[in-house]
Amino acid sequence: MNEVIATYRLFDQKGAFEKKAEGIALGLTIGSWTDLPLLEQEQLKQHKGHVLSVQETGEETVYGRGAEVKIAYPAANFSADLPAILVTVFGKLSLDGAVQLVDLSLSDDLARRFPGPKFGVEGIREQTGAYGRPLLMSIFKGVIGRDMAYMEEQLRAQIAGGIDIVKDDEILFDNPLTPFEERVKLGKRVIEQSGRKALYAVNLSGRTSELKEKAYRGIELGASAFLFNVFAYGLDVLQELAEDPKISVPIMAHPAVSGAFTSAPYHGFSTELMLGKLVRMAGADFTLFPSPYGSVALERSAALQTAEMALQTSVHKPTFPVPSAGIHPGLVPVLYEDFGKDSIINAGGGVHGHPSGAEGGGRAFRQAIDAVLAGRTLEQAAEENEELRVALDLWGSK
Ligand code: 1AE
Repeated sequence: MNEVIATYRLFDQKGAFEKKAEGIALGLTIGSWTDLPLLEQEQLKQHKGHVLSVQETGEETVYGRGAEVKIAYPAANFSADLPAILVTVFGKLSLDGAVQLVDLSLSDDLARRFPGPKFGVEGIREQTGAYGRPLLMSIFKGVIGRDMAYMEEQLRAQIAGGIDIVKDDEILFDNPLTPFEERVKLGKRVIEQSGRKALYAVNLSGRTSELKEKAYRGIELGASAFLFNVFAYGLDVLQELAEDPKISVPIMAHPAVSGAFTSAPYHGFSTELMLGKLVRMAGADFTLFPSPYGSVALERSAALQTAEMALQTSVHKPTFPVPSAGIHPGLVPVLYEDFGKDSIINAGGGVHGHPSGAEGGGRAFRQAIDAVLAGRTLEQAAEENEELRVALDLWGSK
């Protein structure tokens, strides 16, 4: 069936969930807050939303009892784009009390109208030459107010430390000291000189109307990937970039601003829907999200479900999950246990804060990854790996 099924968490003091669900199914489709005399017309019925299930969850909250409700919305009601779908299933409803949109399920026909990642997990492995292990990513840090020479030093150290992908900090925008074009050229030159297969994700920033031209220019100059603050722009902007054949490099979705939509316990979107399923549909090759144990921690179940939605079988290629924030080498075993081989270990402070600098930080991470893959403890590996030992002394392990 060509439809979208929305799953909600509803909360109600009286527990009148059936009535509430019917009200949503009608109100978001053919109905209104008051009786409409012509509502019964036959041609309107095919546009009505249908309540598929209502199940109490047993939750007792400040907003009353909780229930999970599924409602199907006919595809005839909306155009095949995320703005139309999101307004249909959660438009005014998102403003109407304690209700959370947990999941969206699209028929395959409809899902195929969205691009999904151009490269996905396998494509990124080919581009980095990294197989059989989680990839290692790091982030330029402390670059604001510094010049290209400083960036070059940081980039060389990160690449020499064995890092597969280096990304801009999401807060680094176009500026006179480190302009977009110069950063792209630097990335290309340093990576080529290293002889390694690595990627540099430059922050594609600026006004929405200028993004495509900027991306084309970046690609002309040798950009190998783009970082994109998708939640500051909107998912449809990501989709516009991802489905453009001339934007022939991977796109990395950064979660900045997403917490404003996802972090409330009884309102907004679920994290896994936004950062797992929807960014993948819209075309992100990587999705960054807070890990459960770093400096900006996400609840473990939400982080795991985000990774699952990024990777699960679908009509689209899988998106690389990147659990991030406050990551250091001592967390590699737990990251590997939770997120497995098809994930990316991403660290800014945990690379640059290493007493031997970013090169030592990179090495410490690679030593930790090798140890975990070999079934050894970090403490065992640290006996013969100095950089790892120093990192564990500084940050400990989990
Ligand atoms: C959740 C995104 C993490 C990110 O972009 C970032 O800059 C992390 O930095 P560190 O690793 O916490 O220093």
